[in-house]
Amino acid sequence: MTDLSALRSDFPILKRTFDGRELVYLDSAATTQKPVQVIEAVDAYYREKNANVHRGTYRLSAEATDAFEQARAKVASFIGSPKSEQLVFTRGATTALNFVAYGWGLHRLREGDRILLTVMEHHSNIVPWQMVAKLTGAELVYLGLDDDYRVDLTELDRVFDERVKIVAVSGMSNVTGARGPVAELVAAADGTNAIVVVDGAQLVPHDRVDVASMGADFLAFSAHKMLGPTGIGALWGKEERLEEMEPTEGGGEMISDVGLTESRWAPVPHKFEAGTPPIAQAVGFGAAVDYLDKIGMDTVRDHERELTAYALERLAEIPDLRVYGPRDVEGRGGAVSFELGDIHAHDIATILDDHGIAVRAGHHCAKPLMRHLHVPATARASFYIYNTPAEVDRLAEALLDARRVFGLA
Ligand code: 7TS
Repeated sequence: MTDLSALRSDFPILKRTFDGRELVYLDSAATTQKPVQVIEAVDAYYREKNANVHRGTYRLSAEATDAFEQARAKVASFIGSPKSEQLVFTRGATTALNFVAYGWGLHRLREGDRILLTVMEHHSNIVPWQMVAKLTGAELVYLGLDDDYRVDLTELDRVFDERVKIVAVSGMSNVTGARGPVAELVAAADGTNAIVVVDGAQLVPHDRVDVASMGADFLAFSAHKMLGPTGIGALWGKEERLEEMEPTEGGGEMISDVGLTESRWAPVPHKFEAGTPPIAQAVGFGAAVDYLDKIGMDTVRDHERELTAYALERLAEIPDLRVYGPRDVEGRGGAVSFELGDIHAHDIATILDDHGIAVRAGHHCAKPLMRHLHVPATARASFYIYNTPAEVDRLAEALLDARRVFGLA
């Protein structure tokens, strides 16, 4: 198995114990832990470079601006963006998707137009579209799932017609781990008037992404799910789409001129970055992609594929346990949702916590998916570079304990 255990020492929090047991952190789909390299980059920025960006004429402000723009260049290059200006810093994936919905969708959708989604989307790739559909009279249509929890494309021909103006799809589900059919939907949209928006919140941290070959119009993701700080994420867009898109927040930094009744916008990406941006967070985001680049995203992916395969194997040994997600680790990420007998997911998470194991329980901000699967909630273990097979073993042992506690064994 790809051994990344040496890098665990970069993550101070992994040394924490609960009731004498070493923390097993299996909630990286919610947010990842941070290596010292990221923590120190943020710390050093505040100690040595802190000033507002794009404003001051003094050298310290120029240094802060350089650090901020260098971070943009690093993140842009991490996803293969031809230009760093195509990378807009946002508060996270949620804000990025709202920018597209309100900045692009609201101005272009008309009554009768369609927004095509899949039932496995996170709320942040559903709710903004619902809000904009309500304002424009557009209609939402959904692709369902097949028996292996993958998006079912057999209905695509029926739902994809000239009314579809926006296709919004997750690159990877935060619940089932299934990859979204990005390539297939980009191909379907090719030559039509539809744009493709990819929610990359789970995809970008876990696999190599190259926007140039992906072919989508927009890609949204969050730093905190890929070793970076909270409060920052990114929206990448094709140049012409970003030019077409209107800013949804007005204020300082995003203008080239302001009159009493009208203003003109600054060039892309600044027209979308109103107000003082999250500067230290951007620096931390840059350090996070440096860290991932050093490991190599192919290694990140290999490690996760192997660990997920091992987890699926160990979980299959546990009686009464049902996994909600693809069986084949090709085409799936490291989020593993499951139910154990009729034990409520929150009770499972509580027992796992007694063992020092952190997993998430609930609807995972994907209520339409939960209804589609006919489950009220699942427990979810999700893996990242610092997790080990020994931690999967501890999860399996704790789940056997849960069976005993609830009288299943
Ligand atoms: N899209 C997907 C697929 C996600 O998993 C999440 C967050 C988001 C969008 C929103 O990202 P944010 O950084 O803007 O909040 N997912 C989860 C999760 O699975 N548990 O907590 C947050």
